[in-house]
Amino acid sequence: MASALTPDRFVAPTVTATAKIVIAGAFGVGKTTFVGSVSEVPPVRMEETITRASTLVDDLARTPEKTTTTVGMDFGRKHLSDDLVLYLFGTPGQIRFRFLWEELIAGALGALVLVDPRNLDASHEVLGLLEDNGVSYAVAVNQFDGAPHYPLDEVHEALALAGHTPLTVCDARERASCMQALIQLTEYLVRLELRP
Ligand SMILES: Nc1nc2c(ncn2[C@@H]2O[C@H](COP(=O)(O)OP(=O)(O)OP(=O)(O)O)[C@@H](O)[C@H]2O)c(=O)[nH]1
Ligand SMILES: [Mg+2]
Repeated sequence: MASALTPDRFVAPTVTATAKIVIAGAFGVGKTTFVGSVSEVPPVRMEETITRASTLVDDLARTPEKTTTTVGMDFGRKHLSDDLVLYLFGTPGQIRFRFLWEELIAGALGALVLVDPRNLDASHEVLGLLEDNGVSYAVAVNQFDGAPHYPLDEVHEALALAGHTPLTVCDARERASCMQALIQLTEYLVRLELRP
């Protein structure tokens, strides 16, 4: 039987809906790692080695093993079901690439904001950008090894999230926990879409 996938058709014929999802967050919170963990195709990464000059402005103290940073975007794809495909766009974390954000969030159904529990304050700028641009979002705490385990209600309060904003914990290196965060976000976005 001939494959239903042709050069101009990259998803199965059962797919009836696609959604663009942005994976956002501050510098080094695990966005590129997350997209790589869930993508069913080899992720596209636009990364550069972190230079000595940029380490003056990049906060690398919490992730000394980090040698690259996103300078464009990450791209991945994930079927959530036979009929729904998510296209995942990871943002750059560094403030100097904020000019790319407008393009990255254009047409997005919503965003998953990753936060580092060791530096919750760094997330306010990204949350503000999404609010200002009317992008609905859920939040996932990327539980780095050795990072404090805060109760989720305290994180909710510290981030000043709206009462309905979903908040969960994940490990950006583990596919299953990333999927759980992605499904929670998608269910939330569907509920918002269906809202009268
Ligand atoms: N222990 C642990 N390390 C992680 C986790 N997620 C990411 N890392 C590591 O943290 C570093 C930062 O991850 P990245 O995925 O590059 O983060 P990013 O948010 O894409 O970074 P920028 O694009 O530079 O903003 C990498 O060295 C990862 O291996 C995690 O859940 N646990
Ligand atoms: Mg990145």
